[in-house]
This record gives sequence, C-alpha cells and structure tokens, in this order.
Amino acid sequence: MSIPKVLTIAGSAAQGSAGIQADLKTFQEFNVYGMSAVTAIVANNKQTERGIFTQPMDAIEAQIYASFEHVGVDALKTGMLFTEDIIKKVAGLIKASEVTNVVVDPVMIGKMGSQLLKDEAIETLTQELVPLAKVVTPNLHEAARMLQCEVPETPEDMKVVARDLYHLGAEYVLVKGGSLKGYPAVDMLYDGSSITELETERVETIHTSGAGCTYSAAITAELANGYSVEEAVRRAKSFVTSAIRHALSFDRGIGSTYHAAHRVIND
Ligand code: PXL
Repeated sequence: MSIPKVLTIAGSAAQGSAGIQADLKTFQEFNVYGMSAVTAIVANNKQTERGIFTQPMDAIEAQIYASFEHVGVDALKTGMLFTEDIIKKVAGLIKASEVTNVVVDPVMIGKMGSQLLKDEAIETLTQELVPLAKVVTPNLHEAARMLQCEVPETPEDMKVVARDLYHLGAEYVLVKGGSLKGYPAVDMLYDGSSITELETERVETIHTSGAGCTYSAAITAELANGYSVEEAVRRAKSFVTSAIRHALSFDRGIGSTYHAAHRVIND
C-alpha cells in the first residue's frame, strides 16, 4: 500500500482544535499519511501566565529531516512559525527540498488571542517564505498585515488585496473572508490572471478555533492527492464549512471545529 505523504510544520495546540492537532486530524480524514514538525507548543496556562514554548532550532530541523529522509514528502504546509529564525530555517529547508506542493498559512493570531507570530517576523515571512508557496492562505487581518494596508471590508476590497499579495511571489493567493461582516463566507482565489470566488453560507457560531488550520491542511492533503489548486481549495472549503457548521462546544468559551463532521454527520 502507498498513500500520499504530507508534512505540517506548525505549532502544537494543546487544546486540540488548531495547529498540528487540527492538521493531523484533517490529514487522516483525507486519507494521506500525516507527519509533523512542531515549532512551538501553545498551551495557555493562567496560573503560570506562560503559554508559548518555542522548540529549539535543532529539534525543529531534526523533525523536518526525519520526515524528508525516512518517509518522503509529497506536500507540506506551514502554520505557526513564531520567530524570524524559525521562518528562515524552514524556508531554507523547503528551498533545498524538491517539494512543490507548499501551502503557507501565515498564522499570526490564534482565535483565543495568542500572538503566534512576532511582529518583527512578518517581513521575513513575506520575503522569504511566501515566494516558495504554491498557495498562501491569509485571512483578512493577515492579508492587511502582510501588505500594511487597511483590513478589507467588502468582497471588492478582498479582490484588490488578493492581486496585491500576488506580487509577493506565491503561485496562488487565497484570501479568506470568514470574518467579513455582513456577507456570506466568501474567499478569493487569484492565480495571477483571474479571480475565482468561492462562496458558502455564513455559519453563525463562535466555535471556530482551528478553522484556518483545518482549511490549509485540507488544501495540502488534496494537492498531495493530485487535485489542481482550484479543485483542492473547493474541496477543502466544503470540508471546513462542514467542520464549522457542526463545531464542538465544550461549554467554556470558544470551542473547536469538528474535523470529522463531513464523515460522521449527514447534512
Ligand atoms: O488557529 C491558529 C493557531 C495555529 N497554530 C496554533 C494555535 C492556533 C490557535 O490557537 O494554537 C499552534
């Protein structure tokens, strides 16, 4: 038996909804072989007020090396990278590899409010990592930070931002409109010549932790499964919409997207 092999280079979200945990759950749903390189552990602890535990650089490098050398990688995604040094290291390793299915999710702030990328690292992300991406998947806030512009407020604004982001060097830009108030959940996919609008109904829920991670993980899995970027994004959007529609509440603040919803619940 052989199935596509997929790597996530991201943070571990101890509460299980986002980060590496979301990615591996999602990979499993798409029947690809999931591997991980943990850049930092995110585990907010009100008692200690410590919530982010960055991993040593040699540990990050060893994990990436293990997946490349011992298994092989058909597609990879990056999530929380946190520091400039980690971004530089990861960009260097991706460049040296032959992987072309690279999805860069420019994670900056978690749904619970944790800062997952240092402010001074944004430029390194846009200059060194984004040009290596087949698809870069910013939400509205991330898109604005990357371009140092206002946060888009309409679908038309999103199209402008998608075109501007394209100049950073990714093959495709996917601007996600999940937080666009007063509109359906519309995303803009731009390939340098035309914009494809992908629209689903807006699901009214606060339990969306992990939605962005799940979306980019699903795109990565479907690229590994051989779909075109447009088809991979369409299939991933349908998957994440289901995961949001049937989100899990733990009765204590923001709950989790339900990664198995598409399989377990008949819509
Ligand atoms: O959802 C963004 C995200 C990404 N990565 C990690 C996280 C979070 C949100 O909490 O913890 C590790």
